[in-house]
Amino acid sequence: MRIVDLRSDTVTLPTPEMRRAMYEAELGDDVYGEDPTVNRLEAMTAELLGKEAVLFLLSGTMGNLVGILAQTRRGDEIIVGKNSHIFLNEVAGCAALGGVQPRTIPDHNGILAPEAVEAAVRGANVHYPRSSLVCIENTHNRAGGAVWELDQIHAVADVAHRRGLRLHMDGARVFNAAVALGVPVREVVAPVDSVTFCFSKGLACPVGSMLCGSRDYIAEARRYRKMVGGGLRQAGVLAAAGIVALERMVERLAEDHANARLLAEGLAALPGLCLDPRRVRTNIVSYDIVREDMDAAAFLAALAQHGIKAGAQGPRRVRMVTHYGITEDDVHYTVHCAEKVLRG
Ligand code: TLP
Repeated sequence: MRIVDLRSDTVTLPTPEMRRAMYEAELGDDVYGEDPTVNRLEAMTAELLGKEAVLFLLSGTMGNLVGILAQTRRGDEIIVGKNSHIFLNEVAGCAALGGVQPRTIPDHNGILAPEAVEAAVRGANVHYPRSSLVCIENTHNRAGGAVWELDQIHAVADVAHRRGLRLHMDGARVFNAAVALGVPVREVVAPVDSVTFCFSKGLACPVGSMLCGSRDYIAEARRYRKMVGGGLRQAGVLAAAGIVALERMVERLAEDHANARLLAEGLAALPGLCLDPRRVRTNIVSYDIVREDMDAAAFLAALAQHGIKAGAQGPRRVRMVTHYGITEDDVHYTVHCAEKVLRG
């Protein structure tokens, strides 16, 4: 049966060029700082993102965790969107392992309003936790891959910095944001103190994420990475794929965005689904089923009969993600099958 896997861009498989690069990678012990391939990837990334230093980690979750631990203390409070991945999907790592309390604020369409951030910053009071960090997510997963405009990032950074807080970006898909905005990624991350991004999503690597920031901050993060068991040895076998990704896989994200828009336009024309294709700017298409007689689970089960895999984000909410493994023809097939399912 034909399989179209739209569950996530994490299902992407490495390209043949990545596999070759991984096979041939020059290796050393990265805990000693001696893996030349890791060192090269970290240097390339620092240059590309315009940050002083970079750390290679196993996953986005590890990147966010280490990224938070290295700039907070136990008993601190961090300000996060209520639909953020850090709050919803990272096993409360910052609370469990860092003793850090997340304070959630509204994130309408994935964006934090500077006024809401400001209102959430604690004053000096012996009863209060210390507000130390604001976290934003770009692109925003649950908000259908929503992109922060540059001035929105600057506005939140201004508030955070004026009030003595730092700003972290969960940029798991920050290259999607840069491609959607048509600006260099360094402009997207310029206002933030720290940023995590993932190689294992649209960039199609098997494993790997990066945490970027100042030299002192990354030195501290390196200690926390070791603490959580993320000190890797011949990690160049993984980093080699990241080098190929930075060189070859960034620009092509535009294809995923075009496919997502095409998918959204096709689905929006079907009865029983509610979505606005104009809001689809990157590779995530999230929408609601608005029929009484069908929920997300039933819709997904019916699509699975045609080999189409997608995910649920709520009882009536479905998510489809385009990526390196999805062609324009897969999109047409998906819309065709969705129509069959919905029209019975
Ligand atoms: N997101 C995954 C699932 O966990 C939901 C997905 O399929 O989209 N930040 C953001 C914004 C993410 O979307 C994800 C992964 C992460 C962090 C965590 O990355 P990993 O999976 O590498 O730990």
